[in-house]
Amino acid sequence: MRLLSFVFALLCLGAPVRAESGYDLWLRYTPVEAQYRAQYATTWLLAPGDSPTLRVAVQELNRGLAGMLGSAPPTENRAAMDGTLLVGTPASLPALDRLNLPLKELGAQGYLIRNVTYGGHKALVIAANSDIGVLYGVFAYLRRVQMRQPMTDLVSAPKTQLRILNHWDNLDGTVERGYAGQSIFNWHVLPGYVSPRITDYARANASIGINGMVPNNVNARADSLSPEYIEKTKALADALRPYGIRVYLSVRWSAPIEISHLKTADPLDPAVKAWWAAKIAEIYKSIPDFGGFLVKANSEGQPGPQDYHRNHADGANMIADLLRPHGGVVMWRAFVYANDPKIDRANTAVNEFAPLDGQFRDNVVLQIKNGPLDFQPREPFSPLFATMPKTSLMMEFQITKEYLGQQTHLAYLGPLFEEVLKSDTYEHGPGSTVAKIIDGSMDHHAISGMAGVANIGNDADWSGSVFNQANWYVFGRMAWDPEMSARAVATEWTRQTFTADPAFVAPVVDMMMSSRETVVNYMTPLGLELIMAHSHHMGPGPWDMIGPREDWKAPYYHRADETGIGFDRTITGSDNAGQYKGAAKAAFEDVTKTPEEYLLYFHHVSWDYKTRSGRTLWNELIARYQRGVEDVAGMQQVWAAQKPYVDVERFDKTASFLAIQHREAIWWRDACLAYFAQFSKRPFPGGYQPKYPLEYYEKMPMFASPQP
Ligand code: GCW
Repeated sequence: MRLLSFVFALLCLGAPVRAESGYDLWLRYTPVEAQYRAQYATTWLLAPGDSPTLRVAVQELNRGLAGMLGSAPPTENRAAMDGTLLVGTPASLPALDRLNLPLKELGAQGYLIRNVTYGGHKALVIAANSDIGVLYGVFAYLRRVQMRQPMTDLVSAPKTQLRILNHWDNLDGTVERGYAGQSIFNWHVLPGYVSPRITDYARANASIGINGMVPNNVNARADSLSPEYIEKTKALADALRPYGIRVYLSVRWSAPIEISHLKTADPLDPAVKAWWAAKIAEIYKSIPDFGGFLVKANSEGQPGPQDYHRNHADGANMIADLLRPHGGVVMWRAFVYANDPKIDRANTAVNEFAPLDGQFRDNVVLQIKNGPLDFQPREPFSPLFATMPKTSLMMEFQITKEYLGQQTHLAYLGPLFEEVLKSDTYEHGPGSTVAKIIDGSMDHHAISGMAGVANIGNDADWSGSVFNQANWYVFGRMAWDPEMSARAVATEWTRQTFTADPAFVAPVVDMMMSSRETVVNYMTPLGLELIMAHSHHMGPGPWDMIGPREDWKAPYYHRADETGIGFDRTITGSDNAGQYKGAAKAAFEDVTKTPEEYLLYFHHVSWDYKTRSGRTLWNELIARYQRGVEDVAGMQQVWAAQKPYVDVERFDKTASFLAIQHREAIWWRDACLAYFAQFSKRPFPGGYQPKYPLEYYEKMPMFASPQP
């Protein structure tokens, strides 16, 4: 025992030496330093109950406390004494009854942590109304120990119902828009073998409150609904269930044709309806708590009800009616754009969905991307959020950084999520924030929720880089509470993922907080959109003209010509501003009131347009691109100073990635400015010149960047 304590003391002394692959994410449970230990003194653990969820809650507590305090507290029955930790629900731990706890406030999934007197002694309670609430409470407790924070009283309940990861994982193991290796779902070996990684995935998700997942790509194959795949999915569901995570499936609308050779997939056809009824019954027989379906229909070539002259509500309602008796929901995606060059792509979702408001069943929820276009580094919020009060609406964020530098660039998405959630839609006057719409409180929606397109893969560190893990983390935390601050979450994550030492936390959190703006500056400043390279979206491509559709070409979005640059979405243009409400509409309509970060999104302005800095538009564009590059150099400096606090593995990988980011920020700046200069026909100020001629950038091979 003494030897153990000695080893433990040594571990505490030697700060960041242990090599870390990043596999442990934010659940590292490293030894608590001496100065913080007293506040977590736990003499014994009273946590009876034997449900699978309570069992994993106690396991996690033991694992966490053994790691952080050197030993797990004993659980054999003891007389009351100071430092008792009581964990459970009123059902599992009747002793809670006497403690007068405000359990009503917690709802079905919330928890509380409270300092109480138990049998005349000081004790700490982690309690909830349900087993899953207890598990969330345990993770909150461990989070605080990891952060070295005092164990003050706390009450927390999720503000949204559905907190769901969408995996765009294909059945062959590839991941659409995935930058962290192959899929973690190995369909080949399922159901015979469920990797322990799936349990670690479940732990990580439960630790941040995620309660649902869709394992297959929205560009779905019908195979996922075959009996063989239902058996595989059941094995996954069984492994995730103790952690409170329900499984949903993406479905392909034409599955009845592809699997059972029906002649049609028309939602109003009785044979089609019967097919879905049988399929749904078959799924629930294997997976009684199956969550429901996620549908991408009539979008980017996917089949859907419109193929049969039916609308989205016809399709969604048909399957919703069949799912209802089983308690399932339909998450119907609103990501659609018309194949008509005369219609602004940004207008399409409102055009197609707003007329259907009030027609969807109450177990249908529309899943709306945060912006009207497509997960850009910055877009205004989707006007659809303000347009469908009678329909449940949920958010779809992209955690994987398809358009924000993919694996390597450091971009913490907390500020992006926060900016969208705080945006005022003016749906019912000022204060109608997107957060209040998707948490259901504004319009009393039956279903509330947030989906995040996962950035998870088989890489050792799960997300391709250590800092990408923060985006998974912040998604979960903001799904739980859409009003949480991005900075608070970054601070939590940093303290758990690296160290609670303020000398490290302060500069690293600052760096994270400005990182997304930095990416905006060197990629798409001032409201530019979709000027990424064709199809893979890595690197610049403002010249991209490949493809059969106008709205797949970059010039459609930036509209640079000799008179100026930007997309006129005001009343004189596509009238997209007209889809907004109140002060948002007024601001977007008027170039002098539009926030400058959306300038070129809503307006086509001349190269000499005077921006708020006093510079001309052309010079401001250059200044922003420059600033983006300089700020990456600043991030490199901040990180270099953190070497003493971080293990070699994670330090070096991050440093190398920042060097790649710097090189590619220069590429973005030079390629875009070389391209736009041919329209602006204005000189570069201050002796700046892109290093290479435009043709060099245009011919860049895939996955290469300019030689420095
Ligand atoms: O952003 C685009 C992506 C596609 C994706 C699509 C969607 C799954 O480039 O890869 O397809 O959005 O959200 O459906």
